[in-house]
Amino acid sequence: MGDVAMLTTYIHKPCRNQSSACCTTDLEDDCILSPHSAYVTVSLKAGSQSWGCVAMAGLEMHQIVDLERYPIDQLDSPRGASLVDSCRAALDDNALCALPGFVFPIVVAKMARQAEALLATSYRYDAPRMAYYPDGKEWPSDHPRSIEHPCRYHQALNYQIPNDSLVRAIYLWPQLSEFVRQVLGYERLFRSDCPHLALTVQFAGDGDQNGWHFDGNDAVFSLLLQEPSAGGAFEYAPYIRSSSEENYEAVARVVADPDTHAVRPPISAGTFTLFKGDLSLHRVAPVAGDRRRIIALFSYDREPGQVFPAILH
Ligand SMILES: O=C(O)CCC(=O)C(=O)O
Ligand SMILES: [Fe+2]
Repeated sequence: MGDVAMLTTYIHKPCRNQSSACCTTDLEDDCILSPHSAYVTVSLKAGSQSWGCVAMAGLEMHQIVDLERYPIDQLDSPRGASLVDSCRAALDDNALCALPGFVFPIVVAKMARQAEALLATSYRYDAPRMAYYPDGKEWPSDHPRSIEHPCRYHQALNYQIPNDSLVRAIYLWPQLSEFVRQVLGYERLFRSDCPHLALTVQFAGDGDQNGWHFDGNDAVFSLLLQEPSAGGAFEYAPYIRSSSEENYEAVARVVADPDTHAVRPPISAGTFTLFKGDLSLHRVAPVAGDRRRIIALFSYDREPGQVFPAILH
């Protein structure tokens, strides 16, 4: 890890109510804790900013993630290795690997409630965006590089997401980073250090959408916390471009007629999704109705200390 030392410490703290089956934190209403399971995980990053320190209260990871189905805590076992292999194959074939039921429904509902508490102070984004990063060239106004797509949603930024939230606990879980690293086949992978975009939560209400685009980073990881009342589908065109071919005509066809030319994978609340968004045009279609789409986005990088440019915040 270079000069950044990662230290994970487990501090046992006493249960508030030893006689109860649900003995700690604000999760009492969910009643899924066993007595004495309460602990706090503290991750300290020596030489890094203080927000690298987290208090993860209440649940052990096997109570959050379905480790029977997805044994990412045992990646060296045959079942763990086969999970990595199948995820890698899905990414190679479809540019997307969706793991439904990754987080248990009762926990994902709690994550959604914790996230909703952040909505009031989150940022509103409402500006059309282009699908591509600028390349410094002039393109005709009807060219896919020039067309603007509506983009409207609220977003809670990394520094606004509490250290003791469940969504941060899962993001900071070292085995998740290791799983992602193995699926991507990288020698090294680090969680982003961006105070704004390392971990974010996006909220899309009635009429909100995230317009067609390619991502700047080579992979994105999401956990859907809440499905919207209607609409809000994630739509994409797998590997529509390559490093040598932009395939503008096909991009134009997808934008003009997504029903015919885009794929709409089923992604339910609790699904952890790995997605190659740099080569695959994608969007979140407009949401309709009262219940918001809520999604957490996790960022990683092959270099330690990665921070996104301010223009993206
Ligand atoms: O909300 C999603 O499912 C995808 C978000 C996305 O494409 C992005 O943040 O770049
Ligand atoms: Fe994206």
